[in-house]
Amino acid sequence: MATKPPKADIDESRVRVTQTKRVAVGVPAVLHALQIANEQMGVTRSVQTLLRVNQKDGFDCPGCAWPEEDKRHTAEFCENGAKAVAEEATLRRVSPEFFAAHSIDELRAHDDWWLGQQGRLTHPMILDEGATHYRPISWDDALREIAGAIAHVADPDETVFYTSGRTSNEAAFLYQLLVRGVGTNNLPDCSNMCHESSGSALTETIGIGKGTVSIEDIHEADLLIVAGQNPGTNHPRMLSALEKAKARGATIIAVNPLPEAGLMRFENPQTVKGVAFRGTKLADQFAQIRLGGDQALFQAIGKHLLEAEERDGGVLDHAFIAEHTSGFEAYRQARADASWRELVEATGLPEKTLRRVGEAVRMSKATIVCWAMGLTQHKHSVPTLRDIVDVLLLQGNIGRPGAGVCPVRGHSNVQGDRTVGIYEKPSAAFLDALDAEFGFAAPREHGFDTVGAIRAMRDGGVRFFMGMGGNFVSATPDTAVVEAAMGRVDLTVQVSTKLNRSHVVTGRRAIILPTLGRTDRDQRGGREQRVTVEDSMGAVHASRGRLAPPSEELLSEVAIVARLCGLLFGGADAAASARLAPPASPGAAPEQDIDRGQVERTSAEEADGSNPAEVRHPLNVPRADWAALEADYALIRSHIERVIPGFDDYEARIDKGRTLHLPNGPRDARRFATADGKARFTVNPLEFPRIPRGRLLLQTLRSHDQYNTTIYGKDDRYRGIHGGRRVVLVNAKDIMALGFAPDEVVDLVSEWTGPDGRIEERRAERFRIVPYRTPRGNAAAYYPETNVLVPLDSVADVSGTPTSKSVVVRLEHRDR
Ligand SMILES: Nc1nc2c(c(=O)[nH]1)N[C@H]1C(S)=C(S)[C@@H](COP(=O)(O)OP(=O)(O)OC[C@H]3O[C@@H](n4cnc5c(=O)[nH]c(N)nc54)[C@H](O)[C@@H]3O)O[C@H]1N2
Ligand SMILES: Nc1nc2c(c(=O)[nH]1)N[C@H]1C(S)=C(S)[C@@H](COP(=O)(O)OP(=O)(O)OC[C@H]3O[C@@H](n4cnc5c(=O)[nH]c(N)nc54)[C@H](O)[C@@H]3O)O[C@H]1N2
Ligand SMILES: [Mo]
Repeated sequence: MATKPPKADIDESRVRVTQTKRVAVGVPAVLHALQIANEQMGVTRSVQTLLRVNQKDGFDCPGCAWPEEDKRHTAEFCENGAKAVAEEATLRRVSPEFFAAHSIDELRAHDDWWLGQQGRLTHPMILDEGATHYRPISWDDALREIAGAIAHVADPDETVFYTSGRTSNEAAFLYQLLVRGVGTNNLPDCSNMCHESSGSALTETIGIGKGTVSIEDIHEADLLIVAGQNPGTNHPRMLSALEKAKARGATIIAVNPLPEAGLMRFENPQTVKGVAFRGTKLADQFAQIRLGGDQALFQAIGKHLLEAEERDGGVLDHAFIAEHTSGFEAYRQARADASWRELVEATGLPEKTLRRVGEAVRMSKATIVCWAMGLTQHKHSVPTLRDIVDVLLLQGNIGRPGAGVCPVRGHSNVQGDRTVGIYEKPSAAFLDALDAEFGFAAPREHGFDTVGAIRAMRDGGVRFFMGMGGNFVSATPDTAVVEAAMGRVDLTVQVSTKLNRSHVVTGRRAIILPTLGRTDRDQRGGREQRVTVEDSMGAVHASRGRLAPPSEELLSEVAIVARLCGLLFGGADAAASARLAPPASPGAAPEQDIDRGQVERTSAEEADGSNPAEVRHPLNVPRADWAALEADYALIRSHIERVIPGFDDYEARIDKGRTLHLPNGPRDARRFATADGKARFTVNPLEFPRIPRGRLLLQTLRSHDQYNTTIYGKDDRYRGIHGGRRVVLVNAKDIMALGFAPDEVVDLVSEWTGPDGRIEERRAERFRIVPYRTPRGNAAAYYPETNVLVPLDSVADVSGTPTSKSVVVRLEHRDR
């Protein structure tokens, strides 16, 4: 069944291991990017496309959320940005003929790489209940099926609407409105698995769930700590910014269990120096920390600073602490009480090293801490991030040039999606503004996050699922549970650019809606539309695709959502909504079709004339001219401007090349929107993972050749792994001590103590052991192949993020 790894994925025998690289980027990276681009797009289209990436009149790179520098190079892209673009701008097509030729069972046997390689989706497709193949369906029929399914659930909370982070502000804003119009806040998104811990910790402590630095701050910093992040692969353009900071004398400290190439040394392909020499040495210090040891590291830094203050004075920013913070005294006491022995055990670093990092912080006049998934995907991620804030507050390192917190976001518009309302726990202020703008009452009760949605699906409480981008089945933890959960849903709908596992592991019925990507020209309402996105630093700018779309059949995400709104809430398309399709199998849940509570079909008269054939909450649906919004995205922006603070003069400010910087209280004015208006010092009991005897702690991470669940290829060049992904990186001493051999093929078995105290086991078969420089007791393997090992219930406190960076596993010999 689908829970088995696809056959083609069992490629550990072909893996070749070479030396790990000490230098990132440089000329080989550019050549590799061009090779992939040429394979997918041909030479002319490659050049045309790549020159438009991140240019002021071009499109925003769909790769990562790192901001553009103000002065742009002709080629403002990186190797992995080029791969992301090539993947989308590919000339390969997945057409109705493709679906006729391949059954669902056959597609399921392929791995994620093969599925993605087939190319762009070209037509709406439907999988009927019990069918072996998808068949084409018209847009009108597909959207009516979907609206019908939504309208016919007994309770709006039986619907779930997922979002991935590539969706534009315009599409995301309309989508959340659709969902709230339907009557639920079930808006899980990829953020729940990504930077939710950052949002939680920063909102609590500094009153905003975002970072507080700009790209100029990075350049001006005196000290940059890069913790739990692999920018050489996942945010390569960040390396240029680090290089610039370095040239101005900044110190860089890398905190990571792995010696990642990009953190060590960087060859900038855009400067002559990069080509001619060995590049810039980036990290001045490399703290090779144990998985999950970061909270201890930052507590150690805090302790060191407070001790130095006591001894010599002049370390703390007393004026800042007095004026802008609360809770300092309790924090000071807690650090005084902490024991170095425990801090050393948790980090795996000697006291001397911890103090050396602390000393660098003490000497710095402006410190920035950057982080990504290595810090957000642990059980104690939120307390860890609170402890980072504590350290920065001590020296007033928030709200002044060159200083602050810098959670480095993943998806290119994941931050923007949240800004415009993709959130299962919306604030009352946001909902009030939405209500006023659209003349309805949005639901107040919080909805499901990603893990909550999976639980509800697993337990049979969800009848409709829609994914606005992303790949829910492969990205989420506990693959076997998720696959079974999807199967219990009546209708699953995926709005997608490329084929992926969520199209072949589906509900009883499934619909694929192919859509435009960032690079595609979006011609609507007789003109070219642009969209907007927000980068990791709160800067919003326009993005306009230039390539001819892969098929005449594609609708933009905005158009898809606007038409669904029309069908469900009336408006220009109201006549059509009268013909909403009935549920496919009315027999399936007859009791739910009888008493529909307040959800009723009404006549034109009841809906005060404007909404004939209204479907649900007739008097309580958002009102707008949906067809007009589809024809002119500027109208959506004007709604956003009225609902969300900070978007004043939206249209004018995003006009050609201009950037709109969203307000950021802590950064702009040391204003903290917490209960008492102060930034909060917090006291967080020290936590770190304890690894049971004979076991390893596994982190699941990205290779150099993937974008989340999109696998570009099977190499991980910087780590010296070629030709396969089913590998597990283990310290050579652990391999010996545990009684295994390098290159041996093993099963990974995760062990998790369930709620009833019993140990649950999950298995991922056939991984080749690769000796690697990771701390003793720690191991690493790629996601998504290892998601099957991550228990659904193993989530971070407060944020609910799956603990993808700390999974207890044992290796098991296979019968050879
Ligand atoms: N090319 C490419 N770019 C991407 C993506 C992609 O898949 N491919 N994904 C995008 C997305 S959505 C995101 S969220 C980001 C992800 O960007 P990253 O967070 O860089 O991605 P990961 O591969 O998960 O890497 C985690 C890093 O943290 C380290 N780490 C793991 N656990 C710990 C720990 O306990 N402590 C410390 N100090 N370090 C730890 C790992 O060794 C690794 O270097 O990248 C975005 N950009
Ligand atoms: N074990 C483990 N699990 C993890 C992580 C981990 O580190 N370890 N990382 C987590 C993180 S940080 C994240 S962000 C999630 C990622 O989760 P997702 O965002 O759900 O996954 P992606 O792989 O980025 O989604 C790729 C799909 O998006 C579609 N797509 C691409 N561009 C567009 C577009 O413009 N519009 C639309 N509609 N569709 C598009 C394509 O069909 C493609 O197949 O995974 C999480 N899961
Ligand atoms: Mo992410």
